[in-house]
Amino acid sequence: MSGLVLHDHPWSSNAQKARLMLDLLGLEYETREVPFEAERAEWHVAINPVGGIPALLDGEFALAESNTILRYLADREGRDDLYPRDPQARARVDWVLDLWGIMVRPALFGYESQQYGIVPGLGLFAKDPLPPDEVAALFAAQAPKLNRAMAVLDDPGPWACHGRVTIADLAATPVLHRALHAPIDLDLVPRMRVWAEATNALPHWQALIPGCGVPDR
Ligand SMILES: N[C@@H](CCC(=O)N[C@@H](CS)C(=O)NCC(=O)O)C(=O)O
Repeated sequence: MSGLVLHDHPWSSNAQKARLMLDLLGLEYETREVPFEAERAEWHVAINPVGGIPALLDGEFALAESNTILRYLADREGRDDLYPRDPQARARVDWVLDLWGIMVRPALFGYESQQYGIVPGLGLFAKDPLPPDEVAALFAAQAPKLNRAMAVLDDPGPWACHGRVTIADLAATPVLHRALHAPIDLDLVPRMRVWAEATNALPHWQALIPGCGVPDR
């Protein structure tokens, strides 16, 4: 037993990233489900003071922020293929990770939050979702920005960089999976469709989907 404990929620895309990484590394771990309610459970806030899901315990060592967890686990397991040690190769992965967190994820959250009725602090389906055509319009409005972001990725791909799977791909997998199943025209951002189809087909992701995948009421 590795002594790893993940604070998660099956619908949390950020927790799904961590689970995908743990599964891909073949690590055993326990999960503790954090309720999506406004008041975070004390046992969770004790680990992550800002309350976000996921958090990871490795024995006594506590860590939060999903991308930080991916970086930590890759280093812990010596997986330089997933997160290279060479400074320039590593920086390329970090560029995509940062771009995802700062630009791509927020741009996608605009339509996703309306599709799933997300209210920050209250979780999914806390309000009525918008009709599909309005969700599609929200995505279409972000397409120019998303196409600029996708130009940072390897051309033609399908992976983000280095011609192989890295943690930059694993970080994007759950939300790209949602995009494939959303009422949006993903062909407006062709490089994102290529990326989404490749990450969605990852065997460890396919194995994980039945327990989480796309949120549903
Ligand atoms: N930047 C954080 C974000 C964590 C975060 O916001 N997690 C979401 C789940 S995907 C959450 O806690 N949502 C609960 C809510 O908004 O009530 C990370 O990457 O771990």
